[in-house]
Amino acid sequence: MAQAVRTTCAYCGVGCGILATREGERGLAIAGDPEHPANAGRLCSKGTHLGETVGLEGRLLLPMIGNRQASWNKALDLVARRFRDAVANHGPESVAFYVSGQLLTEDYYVANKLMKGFIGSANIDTNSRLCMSSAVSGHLRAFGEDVVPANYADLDAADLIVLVGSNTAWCHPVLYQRMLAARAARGTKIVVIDPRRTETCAQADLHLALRPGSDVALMNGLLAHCRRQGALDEGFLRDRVSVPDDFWTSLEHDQDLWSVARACDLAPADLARFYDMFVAHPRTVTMFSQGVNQSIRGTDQVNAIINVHLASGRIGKPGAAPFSITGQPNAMGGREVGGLASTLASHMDFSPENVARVSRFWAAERIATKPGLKAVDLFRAVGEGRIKALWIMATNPAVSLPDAGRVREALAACPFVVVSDVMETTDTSVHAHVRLPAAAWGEKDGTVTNSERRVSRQRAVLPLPGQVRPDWWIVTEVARRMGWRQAFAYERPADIWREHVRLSTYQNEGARRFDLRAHAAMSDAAYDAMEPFQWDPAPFVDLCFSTPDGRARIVAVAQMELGEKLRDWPMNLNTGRYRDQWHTMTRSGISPKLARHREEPLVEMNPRDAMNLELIDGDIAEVVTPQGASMFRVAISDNQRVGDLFTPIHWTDQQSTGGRTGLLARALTDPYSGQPGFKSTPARIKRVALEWRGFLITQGEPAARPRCEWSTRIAVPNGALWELAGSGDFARLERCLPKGERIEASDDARGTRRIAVLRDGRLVAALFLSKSVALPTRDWLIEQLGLDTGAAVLAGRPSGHQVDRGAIVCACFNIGINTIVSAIADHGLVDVASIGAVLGAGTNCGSCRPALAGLLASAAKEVTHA
Ligand SMILES: Nc1nc2c(c(=O)[nH]1)N[C@H]1C(S)=C(S)[C@@H](COP(=O)(O)OP(=O)(O)OC[C@H]3O[C@@H](n4cnc5c(=O)[nH]c(N)nc54)[C@H](O)[C@@H]3O)O[C@H]1N2
Ligand SMILES: Nc1nc2c(c(=O)[nH]1)N[C@H]1C(S)=C(S)[C@@H](COP(=O)(O)OP(=O)(O)OC[C@H]3O[C@@H](n4cnc5c(=O)[nH]c(N)nc54)[C@H](O)[C@@H]3O)O[C@H]1N2
Ligand code: SF4
Ligand SMILES: [Mo]
Repeated sequence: MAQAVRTTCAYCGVGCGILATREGERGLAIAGDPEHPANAGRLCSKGTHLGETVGLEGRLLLPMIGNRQASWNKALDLVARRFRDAVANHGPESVAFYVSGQLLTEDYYVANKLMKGFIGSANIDTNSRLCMSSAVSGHLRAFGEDVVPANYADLDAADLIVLVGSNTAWCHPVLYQRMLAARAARGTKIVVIDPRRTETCAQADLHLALRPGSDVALMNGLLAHCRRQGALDEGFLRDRVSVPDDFWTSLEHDQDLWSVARACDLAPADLARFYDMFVAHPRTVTMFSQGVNQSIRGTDQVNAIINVHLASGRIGKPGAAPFSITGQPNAMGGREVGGLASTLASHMDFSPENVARVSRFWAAERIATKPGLKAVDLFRAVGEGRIKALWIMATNPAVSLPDAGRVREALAACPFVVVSDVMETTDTSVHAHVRLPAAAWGEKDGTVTNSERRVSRQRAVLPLPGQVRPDWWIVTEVARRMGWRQAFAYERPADIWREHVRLSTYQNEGARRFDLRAHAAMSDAAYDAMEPFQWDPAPFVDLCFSTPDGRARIVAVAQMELGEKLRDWPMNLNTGRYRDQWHTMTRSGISPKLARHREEPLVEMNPRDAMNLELIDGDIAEVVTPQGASMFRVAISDNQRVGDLFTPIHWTDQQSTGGRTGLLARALTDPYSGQPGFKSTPARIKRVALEWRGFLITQGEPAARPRCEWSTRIAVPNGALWELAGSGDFARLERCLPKGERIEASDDARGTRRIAVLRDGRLVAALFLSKSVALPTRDWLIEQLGLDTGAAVLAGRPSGHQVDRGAIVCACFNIGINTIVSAIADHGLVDVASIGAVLGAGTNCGSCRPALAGLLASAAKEVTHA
């Protein structure tokens, strides 16, 4: 058997170590790396199923100019020439790169060096602008440097973990499991602050479903409470923190429990419980994520959290820290190289000394001297025709930027768009003049930095397919063709790494904490063998901050006005993630196992709103905002506050006619960070009346893409499942069926039609449509694909009794909600472990354990009510 290669997960910022073993041509067996400090062998559902996503289906394997294949030489020459021409004719500000926290540090470093150092513009921004730029701004204001002052080990040592705007159980599952382990071992308290009741709340001690956008009021109220209770660290405040004049007097205004509870729309007793818990447990970690960052007051929200930690001395000690958790695998690496338009390189900004220093180091003659355009402004500039050449790498802005309809128009109008991606077709790459095939996870080599500043190697396990090349190579080749051969003489990622290390140490006499001195003389062999390491294992334990006077800074922040609801837009649209999908689904969407957790894009809403709007569960509804409109399937649940809608960010033109959350979000941004307020957009929702429902299951892809009002696709083993709904005649959908022997059953009175297509007696496709009666569950039919089924398949279910297992909860063992609920009732199960013993659910990756806990809790509630 092949040797396991130690690498790092492709997905989130937890940065789990993985052992990947090659199986056959393109297969990978995946296991958690027990020696990696980030996960000690654990993986979540996404990491566990990485092996299902490394096939070649949908991959871009050759450079393309328009719709024609081209040689690398031609494609690279063209890119270099168009960028050079644009700079020559319109100046360096007329070109831009839009990059990603999913690039490796080495890729990122060369892209940043090319744009800022040599093209001479800082118009390189990253999708991290949409992700944690408010945390960066908050850190800069409070600490003088963008340093995350926490380690995962703090979660083990804390007595209280406060999760603000973080659905940790779904988005950072391995850390969530770590918190639950700490809780089991030592009774750590967990508090969740989120307007939605997420699965993260299932095992929390307290959930505060605050009014969206009221986090500053909640945190300022907490700070005032700590002061009243004598819970401030007066010595630390006096010696190590700068506090603005009048801070305390202005803070006390309106900060009694009742006023704060009213501002946050919380029960005063719940708020008091949280405040008392906070005072009682000095070892507190406050972990925050997009519910805090993705707000038009994101930076203030970050500082409101940090203020509380500074004032109570909960920083620089084990188990006590404000902890901004990062989303993407290399969000942190991007911050280190300076991938944001607002930073220069290596934790240096655009001060004249830093510009001179970096320019010397790079021997760059026309280095950028001021910040460039931030993502939202950058695409606005594209739309206004100010950007003549744009290069997008490893991100899908036509889906993920706010007001994505405008972004699509801007891309369509831009004179020259280059897209480097691993996939052939994305909503963004359809606008590209040149598409460059990038090496994917499993094929590329380099480093990533996780949320606790731990640098790990991603290592290649698979050979480069077709003509794909790593991103660093592509950028380097373009830079050389633009005339900077000397400055881009890299032959391998290790060459770039060494230069990155040298820049971090260059004239750095302790001014920047980001300093990789200890890793300076790394040979190629040492780079290959690099063990995960933290570049600063204990930031701020010396209580010395990166400000000129070494003091941290409390920043006065006030709760923004939360205006009255607008008449035409009475709802608030909140957006975010599902447990088993990654962003725009280009990779996680390939895995049939991951697809079943949520098969369609849902709009979740409170039963009271649904009643008022005459919507029922399973309806199709259109969510409308001033920016755009898109359809979703309605899911009614009291996990949502009245007046709030929640939609997922994952669905694109590639899978679906609906679910286009990016078209809906507004492009308002935080004034300091430029991060968009994705978590809140005024909206309304209305029912879409459709006459029929159906589904199509095919081996491979259908003969034609199903065209009807609602059609959404997910991957199934060796094929696809399309959920369909529409009005009028559904005969046109038969065009989607492949050739073969057809057997059919129709019932005109009931408006049903069922068609199976067989080849050599084996099922290759099934189309079921109905105007009235319920459709059979899809699972059995999916399992029949490729089998010798005969006409009985038209029944849509096995003879004998049929069990509908319901939506998949456990992705590893394909166990549905109905199966679990009956097992809880039939066997009288009371804990997650006994569900595992009976069904196996939750015993592999553990990502579904919060969901199992939730099902147990609702079963227990039903028993007491009965
Ligand atoms: N499964 C999965 N995991 C992922 C990703 C993925 O695509 N899929 N992406 C990764 C990336 S890049 C990121 S950035 C992270 C994001 O990780 P998270 O930030 O945990 O995820 P989100 O679902 O975007 O949003 C978090 C929560 O913020 C809440 N929220 C909304 N408004 C407010 C508010 O006003 N106040 C408060 N306190 N909370 C609010 C939302 O209800 C939501 O539950 O996940 C990473 N992990
Ligand atoms: N409404 C709303 N919008 C949001 C958010 C939200 O919560 N709400 N969250 C925002 C956040 S936090 C984030 S991080 C963004 C994420 O949004 P995006 O970055 O747009 O999403 P991805 O699907 O991760 O896009 C990555 C692209 O890179 C490609 N790719 C993968 N690996 C490689 C590689 O090695 N090289 C190259 N060249 N390409 C590669 C993938 O195929 C894919 O097309 O979305 C943001 N948008
Ligand atoms: S928590 Fe899951 S997605 Fe995140 S790095 Fe670990 S295995 Fe990958
Ligand atoms: Mo993100």
